[in-house]
Amino acid sequence: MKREDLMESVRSQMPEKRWVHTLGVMETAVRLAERFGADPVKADLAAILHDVCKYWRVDEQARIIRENGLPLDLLEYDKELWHAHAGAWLARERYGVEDEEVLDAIRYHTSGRGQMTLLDKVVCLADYMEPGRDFPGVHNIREIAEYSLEKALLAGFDGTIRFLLDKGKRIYPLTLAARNGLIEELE
Ligand code: DGI
Ligand code: FE
Ligand code: FE
Ligand code: FE
Repeated sequence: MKREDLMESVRSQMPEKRWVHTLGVMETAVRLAERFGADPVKADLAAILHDVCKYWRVDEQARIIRENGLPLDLLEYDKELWHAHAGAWLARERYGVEDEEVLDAIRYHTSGRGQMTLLDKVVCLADYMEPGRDFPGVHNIREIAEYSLEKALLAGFDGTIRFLLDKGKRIYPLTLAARNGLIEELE
């Protein structure tokens, strides 16, 4: 599918504000890819698709997970985690994306994972810090991202984990693996 058609298709599945977020993630992911040596074309493609089914009904997202052998343990954790895995599945099945690096970056953009690839990190961090984001700590993350991809992403995960703790929510194990992996890399 041509890039413009892909963008139009994604845009049609979400409210305008989420599309503006997607444009912000695209721009930020390409800039981070250039800064830290990832492939900007792959970063752009993963960013376009990363939230493709965020606004699908949650029972549809759950159905994709159940019927296609995606990790069933996701269904025991926050619904916010589901769109990333369902989105990666759609990227392959509906949009014909075959590049495993791009599919992984979509799949792990919410939870992260242990041993994140450069592209995983770029897309996940872009999602945290795109210009439309406004949460406590985002300025700090943007500043750190000027010089360290790993330190900035670690600050992002720390913030998310604190948020989940404060809300008394479960934490998906891959998020803890992501944080531990980043700390190990930074040692
Ligand atoms: O889809 P976006 O809103 O752009 O962002 P995202 O896909 O990174 O989703 C972030 C949300 O997911 C955030 O509000 C926290 C929530 N969440 C719930 N459980 C977990 C989780 N995030 C992580 N990293 N790990 C969890 O276990
Ligand atoms: Fe997302
Ligand atoms: Fe995220
Ligand atoms: Fe997003």
